Amino acid sequence: MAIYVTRSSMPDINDYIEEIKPIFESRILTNMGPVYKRFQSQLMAYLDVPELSLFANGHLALEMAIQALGLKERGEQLGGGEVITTPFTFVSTTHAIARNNLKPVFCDIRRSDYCIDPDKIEALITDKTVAIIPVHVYGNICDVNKIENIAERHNLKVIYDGAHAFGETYNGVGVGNFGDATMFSFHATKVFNTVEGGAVAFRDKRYGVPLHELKNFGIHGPETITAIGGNAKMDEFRAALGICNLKRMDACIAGRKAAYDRYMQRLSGVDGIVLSQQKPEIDYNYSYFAVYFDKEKFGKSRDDVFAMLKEENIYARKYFYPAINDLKCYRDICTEQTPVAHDVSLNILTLPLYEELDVSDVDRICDIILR
Ligand code: T4K
Repeated sequence: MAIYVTRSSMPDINDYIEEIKPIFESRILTNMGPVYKRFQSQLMAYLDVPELSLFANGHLALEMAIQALGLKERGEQLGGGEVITTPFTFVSTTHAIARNNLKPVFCDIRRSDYCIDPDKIEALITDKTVAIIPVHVYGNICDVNKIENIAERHNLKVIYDGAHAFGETYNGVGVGNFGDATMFSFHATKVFNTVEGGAVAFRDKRYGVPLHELKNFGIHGPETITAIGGNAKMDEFRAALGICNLKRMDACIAGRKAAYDRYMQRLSGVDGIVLSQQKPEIDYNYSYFAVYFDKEKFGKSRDDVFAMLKEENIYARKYFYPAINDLKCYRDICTEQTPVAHDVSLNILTLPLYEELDVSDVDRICDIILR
């Protein structure tokens, strides 16, 4: 049987049926109904965040967070705003910036955790910079203290793309409490899913009104439209799946951790294989298992390993290749040099990792790699 990079975690079907029965009875299917509200408050407790707005997906959540924080307008006032971000991410992060008419300015990453290098941010700040949008890549939490110190000194907003960091903590604090806002993705391929879905966590209550309204056409009241919004609401059926999956998070993370630990055991210390080391201050969700292949030392390249696994029906993924600033739609407008991100994107492979991945399958994958 084929093994893919991930496999959606699902609740017991009867649990879901129980959860959706009231929706069939009430016929309230969407527009922030009772299931949405229950899911929202459960998530706020789980993530330990004071404010949260739910969305149809993570991408629109990020796009609308940028708009809700007024970055689009601020950029327009400056005759074109700039946002410092990472090129080592899923293309959604950059598109969310560009679709707000802001220019992404790419900052290089650190080799240790593939997150934005905070020591390289300040050199990129200009009088047009309005924000920093870092990504907690693979669930590795960025250096939030350094980033927020820079933002404070230069009066910049910080929005974290936390698509990979659901439920994690940093020194015991929920990851959604850092910066001005944090986006989470609940896509089917994520640690926690609602099929499609996402959220923005934030601390400043003032962002709540625009965030809640932007995702519902900017509707403030029955006869009042306050902003040019869109439609990015999470419906009741997805909220119901979220409620069911949230109950299963401990089992889901335990399953992932068992597979993750086995990979670590089998692949640590192998010449030419670089694994990112876990930090004691982070409570991880084990969302991805990434391996950097140093061809000189290992003898095979990332692409060789990818192809060998594929021959055995194992589908690892090159998250994230190409680096975003190597894509046609960005390479001509963004000229910053990011050699580390470029190199990492050419040599990194994310191996299959999901709740139900058996340790014997991890062994088979490692055997192929080590062979
Ligand atoms: N920022 C970051 C850093 C992100 O990584 C993402 C999303 C976003 C923002 C945007 O959040 P969302 O708007 O998506 O909420 C996937 C996902 O579509 C995407 O959500 C994710 N990042 C990205 C890293 O990966 P693909 O094109 O690689 O997915 P796909 O369809 O090839 O699926 C991969 C494997 O997952 C399949 O081989 C099998 C398994 N799978 C897939 C689906 C669709 C399942 O088990 N169930 C499923 O329903 O993009």
